[in-house]
Amino acid sequence: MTDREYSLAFLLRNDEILLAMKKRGFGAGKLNGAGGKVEPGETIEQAMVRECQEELTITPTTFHKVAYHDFILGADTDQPWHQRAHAFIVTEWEGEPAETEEMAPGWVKLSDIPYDQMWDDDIHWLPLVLEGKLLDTTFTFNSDEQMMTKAIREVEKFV
Ligand code: 6U4
Repeated sequence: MTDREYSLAFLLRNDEILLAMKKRGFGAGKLNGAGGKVEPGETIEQAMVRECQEELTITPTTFHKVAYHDFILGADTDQPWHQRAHAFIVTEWEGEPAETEEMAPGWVKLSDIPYDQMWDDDIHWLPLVLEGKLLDTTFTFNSDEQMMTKAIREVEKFV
């Protein structure tokens, strides 16, 4: 696998977050935000909006970046690769989230986020982001997609 940039978006409304079950591809079976590869010629923000359209049938209109993650996959092999994911919180959008071929979304109380159904790293950074922190992180994973190491740095802002 080659190193790529990805988007990752979580919708928030009142005391709820939208989590979606990834139905196919990388991370299938896990709950996550919407997101995917940034395509050539796209900005990160354009990719995030497009992925939300494709995966949730909504168009984000108000959002901010909350984290930059360096996910190192296959860190226990001789060919580790980086998925660099730019995470956003989306607070306003057009349309209603709906199930697509890629994702099955549902609203979940912020006090009741099922971290055991998400990527191992999420429990370490999503609560901080929901407190308003901006983060720069590095997580390594073994070939079974289990987290091996974590490093979380708070940043003042993203340029
Ligand atoms: P294609 O190949 O087009 O189906 P695409 O939709 O472009 O794929 P995909 O679905 O492979 O990309 O993107 C992976 C998504 O999973 C991105 O939003 C980043 C997210 N992701 C990957 N590792 C993660 C991790 N450890 N923790 C997390 N999200 C992760 O919270």
